[in-house]
Amino acid sequence: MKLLEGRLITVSNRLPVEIKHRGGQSRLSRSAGGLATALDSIWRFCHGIWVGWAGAVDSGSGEHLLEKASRGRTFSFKAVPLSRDEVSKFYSGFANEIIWPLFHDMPSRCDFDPEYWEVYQRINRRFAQAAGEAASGKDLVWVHDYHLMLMGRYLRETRSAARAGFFLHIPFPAPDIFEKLPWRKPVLRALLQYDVVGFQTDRDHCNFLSCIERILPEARSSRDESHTKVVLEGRCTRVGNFPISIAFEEFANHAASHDVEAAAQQFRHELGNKYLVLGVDRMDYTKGIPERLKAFRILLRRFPELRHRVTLLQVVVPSREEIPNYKELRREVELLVSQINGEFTESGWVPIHYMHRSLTRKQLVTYYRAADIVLVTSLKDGMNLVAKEFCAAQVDESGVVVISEFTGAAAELQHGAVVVNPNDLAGVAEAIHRACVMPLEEKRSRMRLLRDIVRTYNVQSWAEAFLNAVLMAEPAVVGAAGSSGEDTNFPLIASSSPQNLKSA
Ligand code: ADQ
Repeated sequence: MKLLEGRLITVSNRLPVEIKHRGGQSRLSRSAGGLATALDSIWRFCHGIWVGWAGAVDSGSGEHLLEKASRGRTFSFKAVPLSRDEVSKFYSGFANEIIWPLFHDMPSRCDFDPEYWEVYQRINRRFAQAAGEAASGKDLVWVHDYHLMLMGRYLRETRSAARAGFFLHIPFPAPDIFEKLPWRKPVLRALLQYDVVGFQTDRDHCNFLSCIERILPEARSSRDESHTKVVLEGRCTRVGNFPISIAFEEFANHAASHDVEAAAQQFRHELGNKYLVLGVDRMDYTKGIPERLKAFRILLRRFPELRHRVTLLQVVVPSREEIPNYKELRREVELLVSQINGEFTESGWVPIHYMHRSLTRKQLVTYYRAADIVLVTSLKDGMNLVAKEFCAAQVDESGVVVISEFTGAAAELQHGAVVVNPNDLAGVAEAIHRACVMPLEEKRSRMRLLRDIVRTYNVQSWAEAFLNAVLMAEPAVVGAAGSSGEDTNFPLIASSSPQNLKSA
């Protein structure tokens, strides 16, 4: 990857490290999160600052811990302080009780509390000030995700000359859903203050453009195959899709290691001669966990010959437990697991093994390696990295991916995976059955195709494509809206992404 001339200023709601206060003492731990892993490979090629919340509330202390944590790294940490009330209204409130459900097409779960909006604006301004103070004109600011959609606007107000790009990790909804947001105009206008706005898939990209067309008709846009230029009041924003991925080689090498192979064999031995179906998710209502369990129940009812021969290992990492919806979901999932196990368990066979905890990387890769089938049945998902991690870990190429058509990953993986509608419970049961009885040769040819895609379009190519896009964007100073200057040859990944190759 080309070295950046300036520094990379990464901004995300949370830092990849977390300060914890206990018994008058502060200590630092790594905070879980795919973004840190995703960016690891990028920090090897550049230096800079990571701006975000460090986890502890009302915390001015901990600076020395962050300084210590940045030793030996190519980047330092800059913490943005948040009070308990701000965390509750900005993070749990606006981000996770409005934007998260709305952008996942579940408006009935939204709580459009106007106070959340007030705090969301205030915190976005605070993040922008922190990034603006840190960034010089040569630097590149990369803002991540729905917590920080307004930052582009506030960053301009700090008069920072740095180029700024925004990447949305979750889906962007269609206009009928998005326009339910009482603050739809300021959100869209703020997004158009970034130089580049990136989405996971073409579907999100198109939805965004349709929303602009409907809600900001004064904006002018021109689209070619790979990107769109949107001009509003003289400012030009490039919009594209950049499907996020994983560090393929790292996962594959880890899965091929002696340690993991031995652990996977041991686990398979303990399980006996059974098909192992795996689910790995954050505890979130968008991931379709109850629906998956119900589909598994249908499988056991409709295909009694599979009883004793198939086991579902469902691993769920605790998530957002302070939000009431999430507590209810946990109860629903655990009730279903116990009902299904109560209905079918027999001597020597428990149909569902359920774990509610975070796994180490080695445990995770061991389960990926040991499993015959991964079940990804999200009701809606920006991408879904579990599907890609499973492919990378399938070094013997015999696993099958059953994936919801409503994940971003399905756009790339559809030709090798078995694609399902997660609301069609009987259809999901049929798909699991099909994956169980699929001839080995077919499994192998599908998995080879999937692994080629994930190997080629890995996390490094994702980050490079996004950063190149921001580097090449000319913070446009144009005259009249709509006359955005001549078309530059803008190398967004979309022109070479697997989605586009397929449609080519
Ligand atoms: P998430 O909704 O968190 O991310 P996902 O892409 O599936 O969803 O990533 C989850 C990550 O957590 C994976 O890397 C997985 O290995 C890990 N994980 C899950 N359960 C675990 C457990 N029990 N123990 C340890 N690790 C576990 C958001 C969007 C997604 C998008 C990503 C990245 O919602 O759609 O793919 O960002 O952009």
